Amino acid sequence: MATYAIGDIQGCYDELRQLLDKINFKSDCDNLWFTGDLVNRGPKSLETLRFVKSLADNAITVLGNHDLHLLAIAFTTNKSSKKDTLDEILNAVDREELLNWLAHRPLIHVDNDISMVHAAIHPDWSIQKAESLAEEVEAILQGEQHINYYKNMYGDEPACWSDELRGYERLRYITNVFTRLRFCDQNHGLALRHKCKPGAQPDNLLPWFNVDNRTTENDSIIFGHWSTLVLAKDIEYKNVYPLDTGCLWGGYLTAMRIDDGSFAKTTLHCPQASKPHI
Ligand SMILES: [Mn+2]
Repeated sequence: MATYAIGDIQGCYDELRQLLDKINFKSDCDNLWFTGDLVNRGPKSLETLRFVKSLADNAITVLGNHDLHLLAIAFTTNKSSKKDTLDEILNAVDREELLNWLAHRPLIHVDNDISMVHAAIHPDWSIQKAESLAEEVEAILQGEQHINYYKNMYGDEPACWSDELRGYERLRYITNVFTRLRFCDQNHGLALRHKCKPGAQPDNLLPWFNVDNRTTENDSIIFGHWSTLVLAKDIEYKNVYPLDTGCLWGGYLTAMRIDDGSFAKTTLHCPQASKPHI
């Protein structure tokens, strides 16, 4: 029995199946963790969603920004953007089952000393605090207020955390950390506008995982979302494991073995001609 963590799929279903063949994945005994963003931008989001859902208890996936975007389009009057490739899911006969399953995925998964999120854990939050804040958003996603949440989900503000934040500002901040954060400023505020690879950002910004005295610096954290990290040089990854290696834009899809302590990676080259996705 093996457990592998796999980076963002974004509808690249064929590549996912090829990678699973490469690691000799057995659906009756092996487990998969997914860093979220199962859907959007790639060609086969519907197949990806159906497949991961079919793995039932053998798969764990956390929510990414594209997964939440799908739910927002499905449950509000928001329209898809030109780059979105979500129509197959929205028109599927099993749409309600798939969306309901997706809305019940967590924002963080913690298993002993390894945690997984889509984008980040705020540098001032412990794993325990992150779990507690994630539960606040998950309760809304799974409850009767979910439509109002989606209507208020988008936006980069507030930039700074306070335990006193309330309402949709609080929920938006928590959501932005788990699903969108790359860079923090000197006050540990969220610099969500900046999506470049590390090294190309303004001097006052740092990747969230390189902020001094990060509360979680001794915890192992698996994350996705930041596909251009693979292009960056001289980055220090202290106990953090970025797994979005740019499958969508011609990079790689990565699986990392996590049950045996090896953290050994298997990669599949995905030579599609496309711009780096951010
Ligand atoms: Mn993402």
